[in-house]
Amino acid sequence: MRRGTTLLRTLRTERFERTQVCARRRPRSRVVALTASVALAGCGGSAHLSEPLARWLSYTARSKSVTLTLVPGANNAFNGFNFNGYGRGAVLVRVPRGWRVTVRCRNDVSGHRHSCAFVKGANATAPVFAGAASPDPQLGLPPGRSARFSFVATRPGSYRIACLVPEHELMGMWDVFEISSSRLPSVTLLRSYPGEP
Ligand SMILES: [Cu+2]
Repeated sequence: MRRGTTLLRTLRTERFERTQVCARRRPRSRVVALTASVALAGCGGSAHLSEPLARWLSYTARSKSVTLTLVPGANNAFNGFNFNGYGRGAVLVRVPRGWRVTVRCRNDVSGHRHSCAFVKGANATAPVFAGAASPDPQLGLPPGRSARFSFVATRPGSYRIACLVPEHELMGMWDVFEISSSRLPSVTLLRSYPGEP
């Protein structure tokens, strides 16, 4: 039964002068709090906790560049059809317009082929920006393989981060990507799915 709650927690991303990896600078208590919230976020029954949201991205404000790390099938949430343990639009990644987005797609946990792609909406089969997908995204990266790709967030709007291997997005393997007028990147947990695996 889906009983999506409203916004659970918004991560405040500090204003950095130089390159920072957000998670490393966070007080331990906040990481613990995030982990606790993750337990509500659709990974009940999973032996592996979802990746704390703060570890999804790092950025350099001065050069307007953000690096996003995506681990397909990071745990058993949504039967493994997740990124970093989150799926079905539970997480929003917001990036300011004009920033360069570099994505590390690390398929080093799941035993299946997966891809990382930025698409316009549900059921898209090609990336919405040139270069905004891991190689051959409908075939996917084999287990143990990683890919790195980069694109510029040129057009404001709401998009999806999805796996384009057939049926995977349908099974829940997508999150939300937004290009906005915000000043800095952020990662937000939009909702949880109590009772769902
Ligand atoms: Cu997949």
